[in-house]
Amino acid sequence: LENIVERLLNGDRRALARMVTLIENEIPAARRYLAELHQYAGRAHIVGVTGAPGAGKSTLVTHLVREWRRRDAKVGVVAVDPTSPLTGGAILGDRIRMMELSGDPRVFIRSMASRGSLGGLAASTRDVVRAMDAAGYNPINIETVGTGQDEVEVMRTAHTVLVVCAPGMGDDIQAIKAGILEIADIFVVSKADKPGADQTVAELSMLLSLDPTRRQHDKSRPYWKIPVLKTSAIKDQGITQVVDAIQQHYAYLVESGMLAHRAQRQVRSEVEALVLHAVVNQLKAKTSEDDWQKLVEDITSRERDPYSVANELEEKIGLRQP
Ligand SMILES: Nc1nc2c(ncn2[C@@H]2O[C@H](COP(=O)(O)OP(=O)(O)OP(=O)(O)O)[C@@H](O)[C@H]2O)c(=O)[nH]1
Ligand SMILES: [Mg+2]
Repeated sequence: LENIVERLLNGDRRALARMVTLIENEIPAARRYLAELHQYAGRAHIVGVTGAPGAGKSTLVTHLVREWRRRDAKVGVVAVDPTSPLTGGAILGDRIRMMELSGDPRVFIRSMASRGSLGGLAASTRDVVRAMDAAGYNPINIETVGTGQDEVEVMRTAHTVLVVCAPGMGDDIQAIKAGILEIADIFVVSKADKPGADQTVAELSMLLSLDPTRRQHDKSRPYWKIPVLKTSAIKDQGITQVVDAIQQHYAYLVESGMLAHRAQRQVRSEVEALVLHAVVNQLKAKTSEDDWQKLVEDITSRERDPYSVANELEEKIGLRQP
């Protein structure tokens, strides 16, 4: 770990890989290194790619990376693996497909597992992105399957969120209605070489036009109209348009002041989460499993109430005067 920060800043890929492992395994020293790296981060455009399992996210990311390389960028990719047996096989497939990119010294790819992350998936993803950012990768792509609270949280750490929908997946649209819609900045209808792509584009456009908050806007101020774009990986179509849209969205974020606004919001929630994490750890350290069980039983049997128990625990960790 000698000079890991310095080596990482000088573009040493092994130092970066090591740092990611430290973050994933929650090695306490990681926090100290990340603190040093913070001042060098903040330059990267963070692009989230989400969508249902099998929608074509990894294939799209692979093509986007190629296009960015043509534009001479140094690109980072974080694939967040949901540790589900359902997608286990697909992840292996991704790795093989993305492998062709990983031979390129200006592409850095890492998979992250969601298991065992005390600070939460979003926190460790943010830390990995911070390390890549400090190492000069820009843009940085994050891929997740768009289901579950954790993953929506991960997407909130991105500046620009792409939602990928394959044609003929009516369920996708349902999922989008349920939650992803509000975080989408760009829709991508993948597999446009398959039948039904135009219908999916029409359905999504319809959905967007129905959302009143997106129709009313002050024309004198910068405004982002969510595009619905079609891509085909097989025919290598639509990729440059997606990269253009991503860059236009970034320009919009800068012009409108949204980038600064989001960054501030992020910082607040990050610091709050760090403090909360520390408090929860203290609580765990000072309360044995047996103690917990006893407290839980006392509360469920109505012998005690949750408020007085909380007061007592707060005293125990010094948050409250006896
Ligand atoms: N016909 C066609 N097939 C595609 C296209 N893009 C991806 N696929 C296929 O769709 C399947 C899923 O693609 P992935 O890129 O792995 O999808 P994903 O969304 O990353 O999947 P998970 O990570 O498992 O959720 C693969 O068999 C791809 O070959 C495309 O543009 N056209
Ligand atoms: Mg994938």
